[in-house]
Formats: sequence, C-alpha cells, structure tokens
Amino acid sequence: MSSTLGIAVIGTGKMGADHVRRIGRTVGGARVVAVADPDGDRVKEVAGALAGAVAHTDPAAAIAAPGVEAVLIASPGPAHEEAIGHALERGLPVLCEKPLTPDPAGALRIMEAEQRLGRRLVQVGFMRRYDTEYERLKELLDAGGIGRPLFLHCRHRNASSPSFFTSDMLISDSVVHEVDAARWLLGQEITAVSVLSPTPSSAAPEGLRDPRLVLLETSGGAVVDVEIFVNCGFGYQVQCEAVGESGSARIGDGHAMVVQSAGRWGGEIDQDFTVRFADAYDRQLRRWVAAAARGGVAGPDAWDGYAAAAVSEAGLTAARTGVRTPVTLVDRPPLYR
Ligand code: ISE
Repeated sequence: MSSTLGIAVIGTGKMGADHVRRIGRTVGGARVVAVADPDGDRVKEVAGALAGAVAHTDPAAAIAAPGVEAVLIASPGPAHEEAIGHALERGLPVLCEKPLTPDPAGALRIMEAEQRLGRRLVQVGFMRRYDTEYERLKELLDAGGIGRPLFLHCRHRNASSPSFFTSDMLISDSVVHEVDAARWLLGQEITAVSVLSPTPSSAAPEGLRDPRLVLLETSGGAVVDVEIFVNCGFGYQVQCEAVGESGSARIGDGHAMVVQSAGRWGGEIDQDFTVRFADAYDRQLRRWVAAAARGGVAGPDAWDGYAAAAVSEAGLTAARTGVRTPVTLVDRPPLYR
C-alpha cells in the first residue's frame, strides 16, 4: 500500500466530479489514479485536470488500472452492481453512491459476494450520517434525551429536479435518504410504506408526480412521514423533527445567520445538496479513505443498501397501487450484525 490511497472514480457526472474535486482539494491521504465514464470526451477532460490520472470508458479497465487500491462509484444506480463485482474480485474497498442497486435482488447478490469473501468491503454513500446536525440528533435519541421516539416528521425539498428525473425517483433517489436516516436514527427497520400523491405542483415538469407524502412504519412502532417536493422552487431544504415521549428535537432549520434589517428578519436557504451537505460529504470521504487505507470500510454497508432498496421497492408498489405495502427483508446475515 502506498502512502496515498490510489482511487478509481467510476462516473464523472455531478457527484463523481464533486468527489474528484474533493479528493484533490479537501481530503488528504488519497489521489485519483483512474477515472471511468462512458462519455469519452468528458472523462478525458476530468482526468486531464488531474496529475497522474488515466481516463477510461470501461469501468472494469479503470478498476484494474495500476495503482488502484480503492474504488469510488458514482455512476447511475443500474451500473453499480457490475462495477462493485469488479472491485470485489480484486478485494478492493468500495464507496458506492446511493442507491446501492435499483432493487433488493441486486443488493442481495452483492451481500452474497461479500459473504463469500468473508468481509465487508462495500460502503454506501448515505452521507447524512456524517452531517453534524444528524449526528447530534442521533446522540440525543441514543441517550434517551426525548424518551422513546414516536414520530419523525421529515421534509425533503429540492429547488428543481434534473430533466431525467421520474416520479419513481422521488422515492428511490430522494426519499431513500430519509429511509436510511430513519433506520439509523431509530435503530429500527422499516416495516411498511404508504404513499399519497396530491395533484402535482404546476411548477413540476409535465407528468412528474411532485410532491408526494411517504409514510414509513418501523419495527419499534414509530411512524415517519416524509414530504418530498423536488421542484419547490425556493431552495434545498432537509428537515427532521423527532417527537419522543418526553420531548422533541428538530434539525435542518439552517439558521446559520439571521439578519434583521429594515423591519424584516431572515436568512439564506442553500440551493443545492452539494452545498448543504458539503461538510458531510467531506467527513464521509475522509473516514472512508482512512478505513480503506487499512483495507476495509467503516460506515453504512451493503445490508443498509439492501434494506433501503427493499423499502424503495415497497414504496414504488405503494405509489402505484395506492395501497399500504409491507416491507419484507431476509434474515440479517451474521457478517452484517
Ligand atoms: C439526489 O440524488 C441526492 O442524493 C440529494 O441528496 C437529494 O436531495 C436529491 O433529491 C436526489 O435526487
């Protein structure tokens, strides 16, 4: 192992490019040695800006490139499983953007591959677990600071959605963050999902069911409601209020600075998740690099990716049928306990 961890970055879209920048500037102890993207011009441009990085259009070639000691996957979800397979064949630690796989079956195959190896090498990019506000809320709940949790009231709003966004993605790409955050905060699994879809906002692109209200029931008897609204227009907002038997706690108000002037008061709203969660992305990557340099991972694992995929699948059924849909999980294998 060299003194700086050699990373192959797979996918150079919005998140891949953001991670490449982060590895170069904010996170020490690592360097990008290979980059892959099907868009040949784009990958050459990204690799060309990095000293010593080689551009590939084939993920397998990038993962097999000389000097690669860990793999960061930021390609679209359907491409994750194959890239993870190549990394696991080489015993390389992986940080894979969410969702781990589009369906639970793919995540189960990844878990089977890890179990054959006898160790966990895959970490899923559920970066909210590294956000200081989420960390404080988790500490409070774990310490019993507001008693047994009864509700999580969550709001997840994006200023606008990209052109490729579909109604399913409101659940599988956006609400999947609340699914993981709720499982982690409460230390419980999600057992059933219901989805309500009001008349879409006139600001939503034609055909997009935006916004939606997603209700999650948990194994400990709590209820989580999530407003997902990806064309709210005014900015990026992620809020969570936990209500327990003896108190409540709220994060995500974004009151970094409140200005009072000319008879008004107020502050600014971040416009994008790469800004709102910039620190969380940095911390996630630093901790992954440190763990990967020791040959492993430390963070949300393939079981977390699987459980989230199972909840998304139930959520998509609930949205389509209008019927409350139970979530079925396999028994948790010993490797993930
Ligand atoms: C995006 O992929 C993310 O991960 C963001 O955190 C989320 O807010 C957005 O809705 C997703 O599309």
